[in-house]
Amino acid sequence: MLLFRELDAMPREALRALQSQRLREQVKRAAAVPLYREKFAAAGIDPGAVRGIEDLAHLPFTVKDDFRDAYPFGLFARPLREIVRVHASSGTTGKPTVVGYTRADIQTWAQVCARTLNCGGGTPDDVVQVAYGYGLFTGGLGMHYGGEELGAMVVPMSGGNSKKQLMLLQDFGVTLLCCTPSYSLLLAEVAEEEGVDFGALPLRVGFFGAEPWTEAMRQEIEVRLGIKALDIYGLSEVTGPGVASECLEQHGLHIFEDHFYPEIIDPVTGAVLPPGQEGELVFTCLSKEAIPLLRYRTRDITALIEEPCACGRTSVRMRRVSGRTDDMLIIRGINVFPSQIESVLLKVEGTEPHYLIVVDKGGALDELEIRVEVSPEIFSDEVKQLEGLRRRIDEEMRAVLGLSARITLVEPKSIERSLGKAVRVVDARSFQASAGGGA
Ligand code: DLL
Repeated sequence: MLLFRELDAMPREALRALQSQRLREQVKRAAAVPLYREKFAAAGIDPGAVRGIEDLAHLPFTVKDDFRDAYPFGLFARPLREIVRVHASSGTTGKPTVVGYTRADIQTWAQVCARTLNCGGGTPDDVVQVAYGYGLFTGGLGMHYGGEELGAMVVPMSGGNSKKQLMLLQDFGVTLLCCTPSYSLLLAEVAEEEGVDFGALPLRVGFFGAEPWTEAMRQEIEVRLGIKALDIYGLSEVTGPGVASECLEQHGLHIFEDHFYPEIIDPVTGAVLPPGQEGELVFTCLSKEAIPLLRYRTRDITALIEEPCACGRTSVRMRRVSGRTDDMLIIRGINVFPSQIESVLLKVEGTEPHYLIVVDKGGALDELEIRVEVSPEIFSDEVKQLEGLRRRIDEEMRAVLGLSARITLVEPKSIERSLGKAVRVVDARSFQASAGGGA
């Protein structure tokens, strides 16, 4: 455990020297990949001349399309015989994004996932239930290896089968839970139906990520599950979970910077922005052997926090992801982020944290419909009450979004529950469903 604390509490200068040394090695590794050779040549970069982090801003970006163009293994810097694992994330269209790991990459990944659990106070004494999906998705196996690396006892449940999840949570004395925030709410719902009292369980902390969620959603989860709900972040291209994690201070996500170097850029100009300013998050993998990813544009929107954290970790933190550069809906010319809608809904008493945003063309104009579940008490109330609730949501939405939406109140439990990443947006204008989280 001491080792994790030492890595996460490294003095900033020592960390910077380590990052520079790793970057120099990484750029040389990248030169083994045809795509990077081409990018270096086009930008006039000599891979041997890169001195360290101070030169990073001159290096070329990598984007999601580079993975698509290189499908399936074209970004690998190592021969297939050295690759021991692949994962893939499904896009909304076309082929999945494929990522590979050498044995050393798997080891590093296990360590950063163990550090994630340790951020929430996890130790070998803990029992970790992994309810992220196992398979090509990185969530399940990532947190599984992290739990083992920590020395905790891992319960590899995968997603779904909620009654069994609850049974094991009780019978195995599970203390740490890993799943998507939306799935944790489904577990709360099933627990209520089954008469399982979360308050009576030893469960302490939840490690929730893989999809966007808001502070309001966190409060809801913490109350309903009686635990601390931590935000954890990662993406397959960079490694999977284990890129950044909140600590128990719940004030930004510590980035495991000795492996993943973060930058925030202006998504339009590509210019690097100073700490505190919101923009697109970019990661350079400093140690990954199989895919030496340079300046990967995540499309996730956040800002970096440089001030020291009360927990003693010295790493830079990122604010909760507020949206993606590609999940912004433009409705009648107005920019709308799904996270704004979630924040409003969860503030209004009588609504449940289950909703669906539907955008369609109503004649010449775009129409925004927000379907939201109401609580069982309100639903069985008089029509007058329902109408009052609808009007309250309508007014709040108009104030926050600056446009009017059709608010449709729907029956409790009528919006489809997800076992992994929740689908929150259906944009019928383009006949595409999007999870708003790169699922
Ligand atoms: O979702 C990896 C992961 C698994 C992270 C389990 C955390 C826990 P992908 O399937 O490649 O990988 O999706 C990555 O999901 O670019 C974000 O848009 C979104 N995302 C992940 N974590 C968060 C989070 C995994 N905490 C994409 N908040 C990313 C908001 C998140 N969005």
